[in-house]
Amino acid sequence: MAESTENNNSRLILALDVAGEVTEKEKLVQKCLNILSETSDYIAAVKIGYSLVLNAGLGIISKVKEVNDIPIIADFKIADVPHISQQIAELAYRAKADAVISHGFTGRDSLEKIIEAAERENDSGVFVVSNMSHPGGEMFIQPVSDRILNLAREAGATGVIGPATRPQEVEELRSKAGKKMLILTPGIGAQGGKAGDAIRHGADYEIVGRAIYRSESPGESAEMIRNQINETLQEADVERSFGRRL
Ligand code: 3DU
Repeated sequence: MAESTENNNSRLILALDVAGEVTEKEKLVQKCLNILSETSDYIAAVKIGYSLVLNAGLGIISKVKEVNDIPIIADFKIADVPHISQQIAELAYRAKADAVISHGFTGRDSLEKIIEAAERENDSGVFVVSNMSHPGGEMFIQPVSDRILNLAREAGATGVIGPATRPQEVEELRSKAGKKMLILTPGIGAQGGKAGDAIRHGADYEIVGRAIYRSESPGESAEMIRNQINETLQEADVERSFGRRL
């Protein structure tokens, strides 16, 4: 991700959640590839989640990699007992994902098994959901966000997921996470967050889905959002190290 961040001058991660847009598998795969060919110059990575994989199959990850060598984050929000969590991570890495997203509330043993798999599979990435951007995120996960962050740090995760919809909480996350961990923040656009706000408050990357793939021109939207994030970085004169550990 450090390389794509630098090459594309981008702190934007595209959430390719297009499974709800097209149901027929072949058309869906084609739609993904079209969106990627329009946006790939403006993004640092692409995030592929459950809905796409459940429709297009796990092979969509390797397909995307084959067509466009962009970093891929498999957002499976892994939340199971240790050996199953590990299997899910292994399957994602072997399909050519560069990183996975896991929940942290399942505890140390589950997370450690995922990190063990990541180290074995080319020292891949592990991001831990330490908070969630939707209003319901305040109900259960937000009150234990600090504890999940501590677990992620102690276990050696690459970074955490924070809420772009609540920039103040991103700032708190950064102050507790230190400089080494990456913070990725979804919640921009359709969920109400403004491009650049989370970065200003300490995030490293902003994750955007609908505001790009549902727009008339995904390429133009991605370029615009990337530029907005970069303007914020310049205005705020904040320094973000490139990619840190991925
Ligand atoms: O709201 P958008 O369409 O920009 O998509 C946001 C993406 O980020 C989507 O893939 C969702 O699964 C993911 N995400 C959150 O929205 C909120 C979280 O707390 C964690 C992940």
